Amino acid sequence: MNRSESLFARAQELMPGGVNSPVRAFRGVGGTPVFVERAAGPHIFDADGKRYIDYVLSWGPMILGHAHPAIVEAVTRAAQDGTSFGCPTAKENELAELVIEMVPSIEMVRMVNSGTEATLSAIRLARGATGRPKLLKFEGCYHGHGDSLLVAAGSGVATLGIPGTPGVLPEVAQNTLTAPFNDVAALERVFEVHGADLAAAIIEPVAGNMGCVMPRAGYLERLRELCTKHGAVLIFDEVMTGFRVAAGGAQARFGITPDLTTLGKVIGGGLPVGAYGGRRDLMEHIAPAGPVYQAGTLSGNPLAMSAGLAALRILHGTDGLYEDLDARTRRLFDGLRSAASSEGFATTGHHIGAMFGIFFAEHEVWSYDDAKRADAAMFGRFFHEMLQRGVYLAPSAFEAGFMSTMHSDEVLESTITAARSAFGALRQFVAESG
Ligand code: KE4
Repeated sequence: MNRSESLFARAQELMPGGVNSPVRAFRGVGGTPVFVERAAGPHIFDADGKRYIDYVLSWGPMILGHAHPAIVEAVTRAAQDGTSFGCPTAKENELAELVIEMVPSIEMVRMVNSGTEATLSAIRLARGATGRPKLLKFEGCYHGHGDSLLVAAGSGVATLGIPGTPGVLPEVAQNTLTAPFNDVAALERVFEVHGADLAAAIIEPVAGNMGCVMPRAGYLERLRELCTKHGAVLIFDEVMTGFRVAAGGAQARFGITPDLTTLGKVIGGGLPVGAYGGRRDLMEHIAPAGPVYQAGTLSGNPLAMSAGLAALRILHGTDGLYEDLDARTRRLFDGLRSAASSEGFATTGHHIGAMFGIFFAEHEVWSYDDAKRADAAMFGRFFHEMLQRGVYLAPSAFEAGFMSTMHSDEVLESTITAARSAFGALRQFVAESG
């Protein structure tokens, strides 16, 4: 039994499923999760000292690579002055100013401690500001574990949602409507039937929780038009795309202005930070400026603000950084797909900025239904073949992969070489399985 196996055995006695977040438990790919001891640049090192090239990057935050010197220095220095005060600090002003500068649709911002807090707060704000009950979300998009968001689609597009997990009350779920991603006709129908009751529509402008799936041309623009026409708040959940697909996020890349934006992951430089912000007339509804309550003991924590500032200052201030990330991600994506086809595997996928996703499928993937028709079992085998070869991909066919500025040409080449070998082993497996 290696260290990860023995640690996992013990962890399962202490924590549900042995983890503090379900996707880490490898249930999507099978096997024992890798217990990480340390990380540096593009690499993680497991409890047995084995090194992996990391394309999960803590599910997105580590866009500058692990243990970036500027971030480590900022957190170390901040810690020496105390770790939390529960009082306002200048650092919160500084990070707020930088976020507002980088994301112009954000006129005012509130810091919280996770993406989940950001989205559930933004939804409460939209409902409080509009006085309307209904929320529209999209199949395959994930926005954290707020009750309104853990909802499965009702029988028809314009029908009321049903609880997506025990513990979510039907009366909560029924206020959430779900439409297929990239389906304009379904969008029109929801607004036709429920437009007057819709407080908000929340969407991942590039979906990263059904694999990586781009919006079709014109789709987000139509959603913007319909929200404006019906007076619904458009929330871009940029927890994953923010500071990743461009310095200003997907909204900058696509030229669409949401009413509210939620942020997370990169904004904290690896420490727990989420944020929501947008139109001033909406944000001024938030307590104590307005009546919509939201609070948090560690919101704006000085260590987290220091890490976020260090990260965003580099991202904002480095010319060509996003073009370089785009090019690295494209090189990896193309390399993986050509490695697959050289061994006879049909793949498809999307990539933009520092995020990507590959599906084992002959068909294109533009929705959650399309993604579910891809071969997740084959992805699971590919995942383990790559893990054995020292490459750590997201342990689920329904997640996105991430690129960092520290994934050098040599690291990318090593990854593609590993993939060629992995696909060769997969072909052999398929041949032997008949
Ligand atoms: P957190 O509460 O996990 O910080 O953020 C929730 C969230 C909100 N919005 C989007 C678009 C997200 O992708 C997430 C969280 N992403 C998952 C990975 N797909 C986090 C990994 C996990 O759950 O452990």
